[in-house]
Amino acid sequence: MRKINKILVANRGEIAVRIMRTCREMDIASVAVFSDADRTSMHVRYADEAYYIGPAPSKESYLRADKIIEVAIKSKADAIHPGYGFLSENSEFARLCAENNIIFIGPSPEVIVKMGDKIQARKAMIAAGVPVVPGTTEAISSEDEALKTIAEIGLPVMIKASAGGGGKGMRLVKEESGIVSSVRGARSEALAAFNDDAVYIEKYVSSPHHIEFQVLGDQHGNVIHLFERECSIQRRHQKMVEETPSPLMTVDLREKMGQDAVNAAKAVKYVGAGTIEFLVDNNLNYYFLEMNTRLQVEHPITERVTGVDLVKQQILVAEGHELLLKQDELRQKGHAIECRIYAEDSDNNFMPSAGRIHNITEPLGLGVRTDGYVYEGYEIPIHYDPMISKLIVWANNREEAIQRMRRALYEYKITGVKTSIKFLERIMDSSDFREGNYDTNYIEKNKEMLLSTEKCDIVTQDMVIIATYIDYINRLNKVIPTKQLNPVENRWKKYSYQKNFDRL
Ligand code: MV4
Repeated sequence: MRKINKILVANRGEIAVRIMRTCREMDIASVAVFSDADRTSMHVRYADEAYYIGPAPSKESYLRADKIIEVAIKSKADAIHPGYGFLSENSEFARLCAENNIIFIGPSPEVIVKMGDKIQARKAMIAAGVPVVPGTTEAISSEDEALKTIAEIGLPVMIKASAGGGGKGMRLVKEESGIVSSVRGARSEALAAFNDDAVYIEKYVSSPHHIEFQVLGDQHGNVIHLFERECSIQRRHQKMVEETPSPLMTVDLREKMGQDAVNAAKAVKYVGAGTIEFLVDNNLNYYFLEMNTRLQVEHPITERVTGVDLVKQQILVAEGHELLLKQDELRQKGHAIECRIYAEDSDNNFMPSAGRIHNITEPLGLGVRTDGYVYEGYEIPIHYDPMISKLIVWANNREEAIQRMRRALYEYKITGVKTSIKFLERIMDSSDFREGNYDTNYIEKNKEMLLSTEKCDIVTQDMVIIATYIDYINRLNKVIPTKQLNPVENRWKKYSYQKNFDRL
């Protein structure tokens, strides 16, 4: 047992702020690290101490394990929380922490290595009796072997890079004639991206659901699960909406998958918060896909329905405490949905929309949480993820939660950059989403409805008046000098901006 008094958060943006909030509640001091692009970022303002670690590109700052360890030593931090992305699933970084007597808030380097290697992970799951997608157990060594495998399991198949994950280095093969070139293509892509050309084959599961289970393990061998998250609403492997409980789930299926998630984590002696990803087909067959050995972006929906602060649990198990949460005492209360707010332009192929936040009004009220970090006047750096916040709502049931999300999205006003808010409103309005009738093909299937530019005229008119009024107030306060007013560039401002301004 080792008490943690100070945590260095090796991250930025909303997740760094999220972690520091729990530190504050636990009377743990927080240390921020920042790049040139983040001198005035919220995580720097929120932390008790902050240290500069290098130029804006991640490779020269947030990925510099050596500099971060140096700051941890200098600031006398007992532990490092890596958040998600950056160094969170880097086994060398976890090892470096241990060598310097700093607690890495996450699993051991060995577990990170094992789960990062998808072939090893599959083998461990097979040994633990957790269902995996039918396919090869070893890396395929020749094209003949690939042909032999498809003779056994049938087409279509997916060729996947062992060092991949999250959709990188994947190939779908529908015909036997395509197998040789796909294996070669996947190999060279994997070699270039991961410096490892090992690939394996899985039977292709068509139109699957992506359902993941949250697990927590302690250093005493206890593992629990905190139920599922439905994450099928994705675009190019980027999640947009997550909810729990999953509309697809049954009581029996949850029981079985939850037990398998616990078995999966126990098989590798997992310590900390982790996620077991499953593919679920239309007949409710489920298969282990991969394990994420970090806190995930979408963790707040689990927090909301279970009442558990996952960051607090991570810290407690890292200190060596035994989990006080017991599986049979955990319940899913009500329904939670998360929408990811990205600074991107859905009308322009989801291009990142860099720029300065002009006005931001965040939704509040019953059952609403926002995890964000931007403020008025903040310029979103182009060097990092374009996600600016997460909007999480809770209600007693799914129908109420959807209505609450629609209300919260309506209240959410951001000017200065384009955001995914409008696109998310369309998702909430779509009948497939409202009926819970969706899988990983949802966005592709509904793209016409989701991208249509009609039907927003009345809303546009209201927005013009609101935008004009906000600008008017800003002029009164001299926040933005008149002569610096940007030329009109926003569709709903352009609509009849000057006419409305004259009326005020
Ligand atoms: C699959 C699959 C179908 N069959 N594997 C994509 C991300 C990576 N984690 C695994 N992925 C997939 N693996 C087999 N055998 C379909 C996908 C997939 C997907 C999975 C989860 C969520 C969204 C997805 C979108 C496209 C493809």
